[in-house]
Amino acid sequence: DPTKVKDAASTSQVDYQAVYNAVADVLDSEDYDDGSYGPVLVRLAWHASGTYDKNTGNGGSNGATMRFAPEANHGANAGLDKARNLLEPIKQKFPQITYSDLWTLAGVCAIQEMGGPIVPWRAGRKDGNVENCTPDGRLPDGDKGGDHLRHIFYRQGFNDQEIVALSGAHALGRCHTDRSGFDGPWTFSPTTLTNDYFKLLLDEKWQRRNWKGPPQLEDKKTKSLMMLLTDYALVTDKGFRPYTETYAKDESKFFEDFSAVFKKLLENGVPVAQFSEVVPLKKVEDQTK
Ligand code: CCH
Repeated sequence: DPTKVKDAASTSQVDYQAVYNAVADVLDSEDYDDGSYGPVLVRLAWHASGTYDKNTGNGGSNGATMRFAPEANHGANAGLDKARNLLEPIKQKFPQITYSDLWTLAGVCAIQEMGGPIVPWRAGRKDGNVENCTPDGRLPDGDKGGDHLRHIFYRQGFNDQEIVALSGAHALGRCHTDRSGFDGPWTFSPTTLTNDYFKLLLDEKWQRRNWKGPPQLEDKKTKSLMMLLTDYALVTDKGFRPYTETYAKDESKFFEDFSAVFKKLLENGVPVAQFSEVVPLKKVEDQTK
C-alpha cells in the first residue's frame, strides 16, 4: 500500500535502525556490572512507562519525565541515571528522536540483543516537561506481596497473566545495595533473557537471607541468587502460580507473551494518533545475513 509508506516516511526523518545499532554498540562494557548495560536499559524503559494510570490517563512513557528532578529522585529510580547518561550521546547524535522514543527503543534493543524476542516498536512519543512528572509511589516495592503487585499493575491495565510475564524480566540484571538496598542477581545468566527466573522460582528452595539489609530470599543451595518477596508471590499466589508454571515449562510461550506485554507497557498512555507504523528493528546478528 503506497499511502502507508508515505505516512510512515512523513512521521519521522529518524533512521531508527541506526539508533538501535548505536545503542547495541554501547551495551557491552567490561567495567560495568556483569558486562552489559542491557539490564539497566530494560529497567529504564520499564520505570519510564510503569507510571501509567489508566484512570487519569497520565504517566507512561510519553513525556520522558524522569529527566526532571522530582521523578529522577524517586527512590525507585535510583541508579537509572547510569542508563540515561549512557543514552545521552546517542540523543546528541540523533537529535530528532525524542527521549521518550529513545528510552523505549533502547529497552527493546536490550531485550533483543540479550537473546530475547523481537518486540514490535512504534515511534511517535513526545517529550513533556516538569509539570508532567508523576507522583512518587506508582512503581512497585520489593518487600511486599501479591496484593501490592495487583494494586500497582491493575492501575496500569494489566491482568494476572501479564503481571507474571512482565516479571520474567528479572531473568536479567541484579539488585544493587546502593540503589534499592537489595543485593544480587535472580539467575546465573543475568545478561541473557531466558525463562530461568520461573524455573528457579519453582525448583529451588528459597529462604530468608540473614543479613542487615531489607528482607529478601536466597536459594538454599548456593546462596548466590536472590528473590524479592514480590517475586516469590508468583509462586505462592493462586492467581499467579499457573502462569509461572506455564512459563517455566515453555520458554517460547514466555517469549511470545513477554513480547506482547512489553510492547503494551511501552505504549501505555501514548495517544494512538501519535504513533507511526511498527518500525522493524532487526537484531544486529540478523542484519548481515
Ligand atoms: Fe524490577 N527490580 N521490579 N522489573 N528490574 C529491580 C531490578 C530490575 C521490582 C523491583 C526491582 C519489573 C518488576 C519489578 C528489571 C525489570 C523489571 C530491582 C533492583 C528491584 C528492587 C534495582 C537495583 O538495586 O539496581 C519489583 C518489586 C517489581 C514488581 O513487579 C518489571 C515489570 C520489569 C521489566 C519488564 C530489571 C531488568 C532489573 C535489573 C536492573 C539492573 O540494573 O541490573
